[in-house]
Amino acid sequence: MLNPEQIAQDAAAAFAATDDPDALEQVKARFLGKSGQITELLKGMAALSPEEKKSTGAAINRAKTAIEEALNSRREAIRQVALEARLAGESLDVTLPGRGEIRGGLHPVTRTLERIETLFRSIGFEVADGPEIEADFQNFTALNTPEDHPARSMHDTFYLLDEHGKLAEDILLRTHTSPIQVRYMQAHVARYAHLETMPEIRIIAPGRVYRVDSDATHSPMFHQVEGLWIGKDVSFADLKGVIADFLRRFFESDDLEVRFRPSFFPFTEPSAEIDVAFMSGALKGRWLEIAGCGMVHPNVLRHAGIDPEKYIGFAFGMGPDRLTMLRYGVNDLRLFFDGDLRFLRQFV
Ligand code: 2NM
Repeated sequence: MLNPEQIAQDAAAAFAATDDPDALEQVKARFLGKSGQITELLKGMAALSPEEKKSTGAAINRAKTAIEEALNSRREAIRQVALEARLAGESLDVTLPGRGEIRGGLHPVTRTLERIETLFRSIGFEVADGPEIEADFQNFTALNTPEDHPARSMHDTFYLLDEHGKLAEDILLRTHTSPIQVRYMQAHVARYAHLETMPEIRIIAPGRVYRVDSDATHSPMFHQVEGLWIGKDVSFADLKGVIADFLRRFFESDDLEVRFRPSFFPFTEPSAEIDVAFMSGALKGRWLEIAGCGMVHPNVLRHAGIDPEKYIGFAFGMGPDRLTMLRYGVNDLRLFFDGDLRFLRQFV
């Protein structure tokens, strides 16, 4: 028969060789279970004399206590190892570099539009907008554009279909942002109808416009910013000052010249083309056509409900797409509207 100390030693060694909690319980059964070695020893005591029972019983109990202690400390050790493994698996290395962000950016033309808006707001202009689908009246008639003007032809303007699928001759994609100004003037007149003299109108009208035109320098959709200043005594000299100041601030240079060249627009009289020449840099000395302008035609004021005997003002229109090309040195307008990220990312 094995002696209790030997059994306790065997148990300690068996526990130490086990590192799985379930397996440990199996090993425990071999020593302390119903037919475990310690239990067998206790059963064998029945045949002993009272003297022997005393000493053997004490030895068996010491062995049993030692085995239980060894078991408990092994259980605790296995639990500790498992906990450490879990913590190691869940640990965060806060010194690792981040995954990086995907950053969006504004389209170069949007940047130009925002820049233009900021500059005009700084001299007291409001930014106005309006629908891209327009009525013939606001887009053409109110702007003194005659019935037979080529801009009104299907060849130059996108017309829309009516609810029966028939071509509607009076609904179109706006060909300029002037209808924004027509609508603004109409609303302004109505709003201040109770006053002897209405407040001045100082607005710019930026937005998308549409024409039947497509090549390296024309896109069927492009952008415009038009401006309008109407008051009691707004002059052509004011127009020249506003435009020259804007161009110097837009191009961040005093080293440029501005020239007004007589021209024609149905909605202004007199009218002028605005040219700019940089006095240094790659484009040095070349006159570039940058905008059109003029004193608002009396018929335009009348159509909007404004008395041309009482009020006078100027208007201008420019192409922010073209201004963006100049500012960033881009040579093909279509690049702005292709959506090629290799191009667009350069402006972020
Ligand atoms: C231009 C050139 C000249 C213009 C006129 C108006 C309005 F609505 F007041 F009549 N808005 N914009 C205008 C005048 C636009 O673009 C080249």
